[in-house]
Amino acid sequence: MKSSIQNSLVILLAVIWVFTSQTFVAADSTNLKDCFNGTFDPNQDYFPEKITVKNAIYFTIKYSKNYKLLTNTYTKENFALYQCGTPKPATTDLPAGTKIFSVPVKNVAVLDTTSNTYLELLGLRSYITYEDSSSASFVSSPCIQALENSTITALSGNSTQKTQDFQKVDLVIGAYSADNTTNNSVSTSAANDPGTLNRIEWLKFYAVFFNLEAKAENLTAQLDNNYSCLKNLATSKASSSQPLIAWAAYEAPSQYNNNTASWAITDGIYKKQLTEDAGAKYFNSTTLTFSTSADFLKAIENVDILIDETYIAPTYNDVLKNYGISSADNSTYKFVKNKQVYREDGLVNPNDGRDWLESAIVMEDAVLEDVMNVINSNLPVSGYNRIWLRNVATNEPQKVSSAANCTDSKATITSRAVTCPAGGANNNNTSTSKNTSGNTSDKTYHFDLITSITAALFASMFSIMMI
Ligand SMILES: *[C@@H]1O[C@H](CO)[C@@H](O)[C@H](O)[C@H]1NC(C)=O
Ligand SMILES: *[C@@H]1O[C@H](CO)[C@@H](O)[C@H](O)[C@H]1NC(C)=O
Ligand SMILES: *[C@@H]1O[C@H](CO)[C@@H](O)[C@H](O)[C@H]1NC(C)=O
Ligand SMILES: *[C@@H]1O[C@H](CO)[C@@H](O)[C@H](O)[C@H]1NC(C)=O
Ligand SMILES: *[C@@H]1O[C@H](CO)[C@@H](O)[C@H](O)[C@H]1NC(C)=O
Ligand SMILES: *[C@@H]1O[C@H](CO)[C@@H](O)[C@H](O)[C@H]1NC(C)=O
Ligand SMILES: *[C@@H]1O[C@H](CO)[C@@H](O)[C@H](O)[C@H]1NC(C)=O
Ligand SMILES: *[C@@H]1O[C@H](CO)[C@@H](O)[C@H](O)[C@H]1NC(C)=O
Ligand SMILES: *[C@@H]1O[C@H](CO)[C@@H](O)[C@H](O)[C@H]1NC(C)=O
Ligand SMILES: *[C@@H]1O[C@H](CO)[C@@H](O)[C@H](O)[C@H]1NC(C)=O
Ligand SMILES: *[C@@H]1O[C@H](CO)[C@@H](O)[C@H](O)[C@H]1NC(C)=O
Ligand SMILES: CC(=O)N[C@H]1CO[C@H](CO)[C@@H](O)[C@@H]1O
Repeated sequence: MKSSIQNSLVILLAVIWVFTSQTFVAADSTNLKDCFNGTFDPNQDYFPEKITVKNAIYFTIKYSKNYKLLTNTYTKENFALYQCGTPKPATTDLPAGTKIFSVPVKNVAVLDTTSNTYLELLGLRSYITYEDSSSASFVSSPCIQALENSTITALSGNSTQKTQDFQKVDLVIGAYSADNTTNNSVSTSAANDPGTLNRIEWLKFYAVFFNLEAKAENLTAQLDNNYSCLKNLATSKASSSQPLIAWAAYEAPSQYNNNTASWAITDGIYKKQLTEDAGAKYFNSTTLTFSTSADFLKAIENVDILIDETYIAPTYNDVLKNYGISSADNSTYKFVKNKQVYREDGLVNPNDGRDWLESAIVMEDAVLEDVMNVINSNLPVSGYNRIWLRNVATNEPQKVSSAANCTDSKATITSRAVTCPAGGANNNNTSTSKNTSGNTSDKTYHFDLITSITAALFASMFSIMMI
C-alpha cells in the first residue's frame, strides 16, 4: 500500500515536472537566434523580447505571435518578419504590398553608408556581404573598408546584375533603396526622422530583422543616456551670453537649379536641438533661401558661429568665396573676425567619403560633444578632439579613415562619445529632444544623400568651371 502511494506520488511529481518544464520551454524568454525546430504552437509568443518605439516618428511595429509587422511610415512600406521555422503569415492578414521576410536574416546587402554604422553598433558587421558600388567607395568605417574585396563585395553597377545579386542575400537595406520589384529590399529613413533621439532609435528598426530586440533597446538607452548626460553638462556650463549659431549652405549654379545660385539657412529640427542642447542659440529666419549673397549676409550678420554645410568647399577661402565675403568684410562678421567657421568634413575616407553622413547619423551623443566643443573648448572634457566639425578658419586638418585604421574586423564598435564626465548627472530629461513634427523645411536639405552628393558634385563642378 505504502509503496503504491509513494509510486503514485512519484508519477504525479514526474507528470508535474514534465508539464511545467514543457511550459517553461514553450515560454522562452529570449528571441531565437536561429530557426524554430519544434512543433508550431499558434498560441506561443515567438518574440518574447520586443522593442517599443518611443522617439522615432517614421517607423512603427506591431507584434503578432509568430510575426512582426514593421512599417516605414515615411516611405509607407510594410514588412512582415516571421520567425523562421514557423508558418508564413497569410497575405490576407497583411496590408497590400507587404514584403515578407523569414527572420533572423543571415546576410545583408547595404545600399548606403549610413546603414553601416547601425549594423556595426549592433555587432552585425560580419553579416554584410554586399555594399552598393558607390557606398563601397565612400564608406569611412575602417573595418568595412578592410573587409572589402574579401567578405564584402561591391554590387555591380549593371542593374540587371545587381538585381540578380540581391537574390543572393536575405535582406537589401538602405535609405530610399526599396523598390517594389525587389522582394527583399527595405528602405530606411533614419536621416529623415527629425530629432536627435529619433535618429538614434532607428537602431531598433535594423535590429528586428535579426531578432536583436533586447540588444537594440539596451544600445538605444545607452546612447540616449549619453546624450542626456552630455546635455545636462552643457546646460550646467552654458554661459549667460550664449553664442548664436547658424547652419548654412551655398548652392552653386547647376542644371538642377536653372543655373541660379542661392544661399540658404539649412534649418532642421535636429540641428536646433544640437545647438540648444550644446548651450547655444539657434539662428533661424522666416526666409530660408536667398537669391543674393548680400541678402544672405545681411540676415546672418549677428551670427557668432557659422557651420557651413556646403558639400564641396575644402578650404576657408572656398567658403568665403561661396558666401561672397571679401577681405573688406573681415571685421563685419563676428564669425569671420573670431575665426568661427566650421565644416562637417573633419573625418573622411581616402575618397572624401564623409563620415558625417555615416556614423554621425546614429551617434548623436558624439555629435553633441562636437557641437559642445565648438561653443566651449573645455567641453565635454579638456583636450577633446572634435570628430566631424572642423574649423576651416583656423586651418584644422581633416582626419582620414582607411582600412589601415581597422585593428580588429571582428570587434563591435561603440559610440564615439567619450565618457560623460561628472557634472552631467543623468536626470533622464530627454523630453525636449523628442520631436514629433516631421513637417519642416529641413526636408529641402534632408535629401537622399546619394542624390545630394551627386548634385553637389555636379554643382561644384559647374561652379569650378565657371570660376
Ligand atoms: C534548429 O536546427 C538547426 C539544424 O539542426 C540548428 O542549426 C539550429 O540551431 C536549431 N535551432 C534552434 C533554435 O535550436
Ligand atoms: C548586365 O548584366 C547582365 C547579366 O549578367 C548581362 O547579360 C548584360 O550583358 C550586362 N549589361 C551590360 C551593359 O554590361
Ligand atoms: C511599383 O511602384 C510604382 C510606383 O509606385 C507603380 O507604378 C508600379 O505599378 C509598381 N510595380 C509593381 C510591380 O508593384
Ligand atoms: C524573393 O523571391 C525569390 C525568388 O522568387 C524567393 O526565393 C525569395 O524567398 C523571395 N524573398 C522574399 C523576402 O520574399
Ligand atoms: C546594457 O547591457 C549591459 C550588459 O550587457 C548592462 O550592464 C547595462 O546596464 C545595460 N544598459 C542599459 C541602459 O540598459
Ligand atoms: C527653370 O526655368 C524654366 C524656364 O526658364 C522654368 O519653367 C522653371 O520653372 C524654372 N525652374 C525653377 C526651379 O526655377
Ligand atoms: C525655422 O523657421 C522656419 C521658417 O519660419 C520654420 O518653418 C521652421 O519650423 C523653423 N525651424 C525650427 C527648427 O523651428
Ligand atoms: C580676410 O579675408 C580674406 C579673404 O577674403 C582672407 O584670406 C583673410 O585671411 C581674412 N583675414 C582675416 C583676419 O580673417
Ligand atoms: C589612421 O591611421 C593613420 C596611420 O596610422 C593615422 O595617421 C590616422 O590618423 C588614422 N586615422 C584616424 C581617423 O584615426
Ligand atoms: C555611450 O554609449 C556607449 C555605448 O555605445 C558606451 O560604451 C559609452 O560608455 C557611453 N558614453 C557615455 C558618455 O556614457
Ligand atoms: C531614469 O533612468 C533610470 C535608468 O536609466 C531608470 O531606472 C528610471 O526609471 C528613469 N526615470 C525616469 C523618471 O524615467
Ligand atoms: C568592395 C569591393 O569589391 N571593392 C573593390 C574590389 O576591387 C576592385 C578592383 O579590383 C574594385 O573595383 C572594387 O570596388
